[in-house]
Amino acid sequence: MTSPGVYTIAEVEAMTGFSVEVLRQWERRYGFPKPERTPGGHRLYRQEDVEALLVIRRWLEEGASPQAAIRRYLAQEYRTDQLSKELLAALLEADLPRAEALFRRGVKLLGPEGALRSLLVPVLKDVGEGWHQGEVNVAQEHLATLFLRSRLQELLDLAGYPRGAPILVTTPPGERHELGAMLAAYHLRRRGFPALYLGPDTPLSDLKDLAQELGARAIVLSVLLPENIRALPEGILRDWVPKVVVGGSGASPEEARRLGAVYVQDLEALPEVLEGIA
Ligand code: B12
Repeated sequence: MTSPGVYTIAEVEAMTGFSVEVLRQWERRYGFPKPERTPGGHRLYRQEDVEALLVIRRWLEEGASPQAAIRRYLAQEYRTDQLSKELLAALLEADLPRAEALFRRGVKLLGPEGALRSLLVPVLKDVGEGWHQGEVNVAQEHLATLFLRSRLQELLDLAGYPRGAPILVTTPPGERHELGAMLAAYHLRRRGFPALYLGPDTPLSDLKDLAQELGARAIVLSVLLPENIRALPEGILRDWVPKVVVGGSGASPEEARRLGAVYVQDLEALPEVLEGIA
C-alpha cells in the first residue's frame, strides 16, 4: 500500500537533513526517491520516502556510500514487499506457523522497528481494508489482528524497561484501537524512555490518579477515531500534572488545543516533545 505524496522538497530537507540539491541529484542519478508531481510540476514526497531517507541517512553515518545505501534500500524494499504479501496470505489462510516464520524473517531483515513499520502496520491495514471491502471476513480479521498484536507485545516486552518516572501510554475512553498506542510505547522504550503501556480505553479520572500516584513524567494518548476526542469536554486535560500528549491519525492540533493537551504529529517527533515538556 502506498500513501499519497504530501511533503514538498523543502519539508523533506527539513525532516531528513538531505539538501534540496542532494535530493534532486539522487533522483536524477539513481531514480530515488521518486516523488509524485503536482499539476504544476512541483515534487511531492510520500511518508515512505521520508522514512526511507532516514534509514539511508543512518547507513551513510555508518560509512556506506550513497550509491550502496540506495541500492541496499531498494533491494530490501522489494523483499519487504514480497514478505508483506506472503504474511498477509499466511494470515488469511490461518497458517500461523508460516506467519510466525515470515514475521521473524522480517525482523531479521529489517530490525524490530523496521519490521513493525514496514511489515506489521501495512499488513494490518491491508487486512482492515480487505474486511471493509468484504474480501476478508470478521473471523479472519480477528485472527490476523490478534497475531500481529501478540508480535508487537512480544517486541514491547523484549525492549526492556528503563528506570525513571514513567510515561503512561494508553487510548482515550471509547478507543479500542490500541496498536498505535503500543507502537508509541515501543518507540519510546527503544529510545530509553520508561513508557508504561496500560492497555486501551482508560477512564480519564483513573488515569490522572495513577499518574499522580506514580509521579509519572507525562501521559501519551493515541487516538484513531476522531469522535473519541471530540466527545471529551473542552479544557478537560488543561493544567494536568503531568502534561498530556495526544497523537495518532484521529488527533489534530485543533482538538488538542481545545482539550488543553500537547499535539504531536508523528512518532519520530515524540521523544523530542517529551524532552521539552517533562
Ligand atoms: C485492527 C482494527 C480494529 C480492531 C482493533 C484491535 C486492537 N486491539 O487494536 C477492532 C476490531 C477492535 C476494531 C474496532 C473498530 N473499528 Co477498526 N480497524 C482496525 C484496523 C484494521 C487497523 C487499525 C490499526 O491498528 N492500525 C495500525 C496502527 C499502528 O496505525 P495508527 O493507529 O494509525 O497509528 C499510526 C499513527 O497514527 C501513529 N500514532 C498512533 N498513535 C500515536 C500516538 C502518538 C502520541 C503519536 C505521536 C503518533 C501515533 O503511529 C502509527 C504509525 O504508523 C483499521 C483499518 C486501517 N486501514 O487502519 C480499522 C479502522 C480503524 N476501524 C474502523 C472502525 C469504523 C471500527 C469500528 C467503529 C467498527 C465497528 N463498527 O465496530 C470499531 C470501533 C472500536 C472502538 N470503539 O474503538 C475504521 C475507522 C474509520 C474512521 N477513521 O472513522 C477503520 C479505518 C476501518 C475502515 N476502513 O473503515 N478495529
